[in-house]
Amino acid sequence: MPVTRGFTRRDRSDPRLPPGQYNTGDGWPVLSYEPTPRLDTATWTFTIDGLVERTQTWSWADLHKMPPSTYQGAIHCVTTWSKFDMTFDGVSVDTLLDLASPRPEATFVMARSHTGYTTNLSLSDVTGGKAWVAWAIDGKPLPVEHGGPARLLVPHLYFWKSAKWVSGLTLMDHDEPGLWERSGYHDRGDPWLEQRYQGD
Ligand SMILES: Nc1nc2c(c(=O)[nH]1)N[C@H]1C(S)=C(S)[C@@H](COP(=O)(O)O)O[C@H]1N2
Ligand SMILES: [Mo]
Repeated sequence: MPVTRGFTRRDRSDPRLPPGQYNTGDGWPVLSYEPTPRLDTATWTFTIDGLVERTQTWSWADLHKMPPSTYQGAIHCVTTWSKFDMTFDGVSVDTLLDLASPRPEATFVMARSHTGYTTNLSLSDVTGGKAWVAWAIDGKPLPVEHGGPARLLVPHLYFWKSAKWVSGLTLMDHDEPGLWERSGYHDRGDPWLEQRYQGD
């Protein structure tokens, strides 16, 4: 019997795949460190604080009054799955930061979740049309296991930077590791440079 290895092995030939990634296809794996919280949009808030001129807090309704923005493309998890042709709706982090007005010394942000999850990013990785607070996928509300009602979306970095159940961003004048970064994950996490773990 001929062995058809190609059918059992994961296809890594798609040029849209960063090194070491495979296409997970139609499924969307759920990866959560903490139990899934049930957040009520009636009391939900998103806050930008730290080194800003004006600390800003948006309610669910306030956030939906902001000009909407869509991301269409891929996401890449450090556990090696990538998923293509995702359509997320939300608001650009640029739009929110404009209102808070970062101080000149702000260079990093800590993203926070309502659950206590944290992840660090440079300010330049969440500005310039590269990051969103996203509440819908393919036109439907973001499922709670995927971070609903809203999650951070930073698709050019590994997906652990995209904090589910996001509660806000704190602007800082220095870098500080978040939850996974303290446990050995790479500080920045660029999938094209395969920055999975510290030292990569
Ligand atoms: N609050 C929170 N956000 C999180 C995580 C988490 O454990 N808690 N895991 C991260 C990781 S490692 C990945 S791959 C993605 C998974 O998102 P998904 O479950 O929607 O696929 O969420 C990221 N954001
Ligand atoms: Mo991940």
